[in-house]
Formats: sequence, structure tokens, C-alpha cells
Amino acid sequence: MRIALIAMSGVRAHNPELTALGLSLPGFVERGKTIASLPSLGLLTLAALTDDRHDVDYYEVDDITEMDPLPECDLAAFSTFSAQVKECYALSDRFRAAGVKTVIGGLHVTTVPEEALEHCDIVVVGEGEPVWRKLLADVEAGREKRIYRPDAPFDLADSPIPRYDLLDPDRYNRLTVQTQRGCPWHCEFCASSILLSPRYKTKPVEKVSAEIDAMKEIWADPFVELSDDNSFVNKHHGRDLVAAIGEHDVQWFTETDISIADDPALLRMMSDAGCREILVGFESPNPDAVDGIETKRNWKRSRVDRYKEAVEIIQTNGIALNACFILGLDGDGPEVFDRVAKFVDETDPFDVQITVLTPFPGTPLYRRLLAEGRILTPGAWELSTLFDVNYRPANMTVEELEKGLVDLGRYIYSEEATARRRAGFKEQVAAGRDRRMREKAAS
Ligand code: B12
Repeated sequence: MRIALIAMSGVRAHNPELTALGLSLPGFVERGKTIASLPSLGLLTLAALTDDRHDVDYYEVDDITEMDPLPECDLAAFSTFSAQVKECYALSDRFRAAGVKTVIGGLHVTTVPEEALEHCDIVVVGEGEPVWRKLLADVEAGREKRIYRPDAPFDLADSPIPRYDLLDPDRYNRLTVQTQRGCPWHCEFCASSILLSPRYKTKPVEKVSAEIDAMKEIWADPFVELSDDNSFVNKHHGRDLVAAIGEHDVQWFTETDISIADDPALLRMMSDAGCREILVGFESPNPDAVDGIETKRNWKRSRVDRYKEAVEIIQTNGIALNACFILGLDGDGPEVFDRVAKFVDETDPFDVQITVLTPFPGTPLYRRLLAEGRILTPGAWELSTLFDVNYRPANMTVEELEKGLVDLGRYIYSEEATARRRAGFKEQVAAGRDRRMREKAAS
């Protein structure tokens, strides 16, 4: 068979003011450019599980009108998240009208498979690895089912090496490797790999190493982004992982939780092993807003009082921090915008990410807000961008939230504030270096 693997790609925001703002502010544009050019690791992984008998073509589609004429294939396989799912459905409809079978997988359709079935022949719910080969054999034999779901959780020790060779490295400023799925924390809003793997699981570090080797075959000196949700839950595994990545002499980025600040020695190891930045969800500097958002043990509430100290520990150990804040949490009112600005001014994280609370399908947040009648337009998945508001906030109006996001963005991402934060970061790095030298001299 000829299989077209099609990644819905690119970044989205419907809020016109925000889009205009993004076009004019340096911090925003830089970050936008960086995150927009990542490949679909899910599809590259499936490509690696596809028998050589089949021909595989990999496409990234930002604007579906550009896929005209449609590529020749027997099966079109799509990967999509919520924000572009309607564009994906429209493209899948076109393939089907042309007589091509289609399959859709990924986080969005995992949560609403019945909706997706109206636009494709097959939906894959959950992780793709355990079902992909069987699905292809069934399609070849003309006996495919409408929905495939794994019988058992996938063991990341069985991961194939993603087909990085399908990529043109000139198109990307980073390439991704995944080292874990799931998260021990159950934040109400989370729409990431916890939807695929409720249990936290890690990939053996030798596998991660082999994947970086494969990546280096197409790009000698790659910038590596770990497409993880929480890399350093288990600090022992974290040490092994960092040691393995350190062997490759690459620069890298990842996402993890604030407990990384409990382990300065690991942070030092990470810095020495090429880690340039970590992204951490702070959510809000306000203890009342953070209260209850992690639904299992109220973990984030137990940490919020030490956020300032944590920024300093991370950055004095040589790692830039991207501190993420969610605007519009139920415990926050309009004062949150000033509070975030103040926190950021006082702590100088290298990067800051501000987004609005987003009820993604399949999350406890979506279910709660729907039950409370607070979703503005149910099913408006195109608004699942992290920048567009599709719910009624508890303690401010929709307009206040929209305006607050834009005004805070204008302040935080201005040239002046960005330069000030970056200078503050450099001072923290230097202070950490001096302190370690003094400690070494004294010992
Ligand atoms: C890389 C990435 C991107 C890349 C995606 C590149 C691409 N073309 O796929 C770029 C930068 C383009 C991007 C854009 C956006 N992203 Co993004 N991104 C990520 C990130 C960091 C990693 C995803 C990843 O690589 N996962 C690893 C792979 C292996 O997992 P996977 O894709 O889920 O695939 C597995 C299964 O889902 C399944 N599967 C997936 N596809 C298919 C297809 C078939 C046919 C089959 C059988 C199986 C299958 O099998 C795979 C293996 O098990 C995650 C956050 C994170 N840490 O995970 C956010 C994340 C996915 N992004 C998110 C968002 C919100 C966005 C944007 C809306 C941001 C914006 N404002 O524009 C856009 C939307 C783009 C879209 N397509 O709709 C959310 C999505 C939530 C959701 N449920 O929709 C996430 C989870 C981050 C978050 N804050 O919560 N993103």
C-alpha cells in the first residue's frame, strides 16, 4: 500500500488582538517560531512500525487548501490535536470523496472517537504503537474495524526508533525525542499524554540514546526537545537519563515539575549535560487559585509558597526557566494579571508563558465546566488554542480575561521587560557560579 502520513501542523490563535500582538513583540515571535517548527513524533513512530512492503510519505499541513491535488495513496493517516481537528476532518472528507481510506489518531480523537468517525473510516483511540501493524494488515485484507484501541498499555521499552530520516532537517530548529508518558499529578486541565497513558511510564535510557543517534544521522548537531510532560518525576531515572543525553554533546530542552528545584545536584548535572531550558507549570502565584487544581493530592498547593525560591535555585544552577501561568483559574480574579507581572518582575525567569484556561475535551475540567453550564460554545474545538476563551471564568468576565491576556502579554513580552528578565537571569547564573567557586575553595 502507499500510505500518506499527514500531520496537522502549525500554531493557531483566533483572538485577532493576540495574533496582532504576536506579530509585533520580540519575546512572542521568538517563542512562536521555535515551537511552530516541530515534526509529528507520533507519525514518525508509526512510520518506523510500517513494514517495508509499504511506501510511506510524510506530510505536514498547516493550510489544508495547499493539499491540492491530494497526494496519491491507498490510506491517508492523520495525526491531530483539538485546535486543528476540524481542518483535519475536512481534509479527511476530501480523501474519502476521492475513494481513499482514512484513519485518524491522536489526543483529540482519543477523547471523542464517535465524532471523528463521521469523517474517517477508522479511529485509533490511545497509543498507536500496539495497534498500527494489525490495523494495516486489516486494511490490506479489507476487513478493517472502525475503532482500534490497545488491549494493554504500551511498554516504552518496545518503542521503535522514529523515522527521522523522513524529515528535511532544514525545516526545523529542533527535533523531538520522547522519554516518558503520563504524569503522577492529575491536574484538572491537563490534555496531554495522560489522556493516552494514565500511568506514568519511562523509556529505557538506552532507547533514548539510540533515538538521539538516529536523529544525528540527519542533523549532526541537533537541538533536542524532549516531548515529555514531566521528565524528572523519578530523580534516579532522571540521573540516568541526563547521563545518557550528556554522552551526545547536544543542547536540549524539556518540561518537568517544580520538584526539580529540590535537587540542585541534578540541576547541575543537567546544565553540564547540555540542558538549556526547562518548562515548568506554575499556573498561578496565588495559593487560592492553585488550591485544588491538582486533583489527586493537591500537590501544586503544597508547592506554591516556595515558587520564588524555586526559580532562583533552577537559574543559579545554570538552567533557564520557562515559567508557565494559566490565566482565568477559578480562584483568580482580575488582580491575577498584576500578580503574575509582579512575580515575574521579582524572579526574572528567562522565559514566561501565559495562556488562558482551556477546557480541552476529555479533561475533568471540560466535564466540570460543561456540567456547570460554563462552556460558551460546546464543541468549538478550534478555540482549543490556549489563547482563545471558550468558558465563563468564575471571577471575571470573558472580556476582562481576553483583555488581561493581551495587556499582560504586551507588558511581559515587551523588548524592555524581556531584556530586563534576561539580564536578571544572567546575574543569577553568575551568582550561582561564584557561590560554587567559593564553596570549592573553602572545601
Ligand atoms: C510537538 C508539539 C506540537 C507540534 C506538533 C507537530 C505535529 N505536527 O504534530 C506543534 C508545534 C506544531 C504543535 C502545535 C500545537 N499544539 Co502542541 N504540542 C506538542 C508537544 C510538545 C509534544 C507532542 C508529541 O510529540 N507527543 C509525542 C507523540 C509520540 O505522541 P502523540 O502525538 O500523542 O502520538 C501518539 C498517540 O496520540 C497516537 N497517535 C497520534 N497520531 C496518530 C495518528 C494515527 C493514524 C494513529 C494510528 C495514532 C496516532 O500514537 C502516537 C504514539 O503512541 C505536546 C505537549 C507534550 N509535552 O506532549 C503539545 C500539545 C500536543 N500541543 C497542544 C496544543 C494546544 C497545540 C496548539 C493548539 C498550540 C497553538 N495555539 O497553536 C497547536 C495545535 C496544532 C494542531 N495540530 O492542532 C496541546 C494539545 C491538547 C489537545 N488535546 O489538543 C498539547 C498536549 C500541549 C498542552 N499544553 O496541553 N504542538
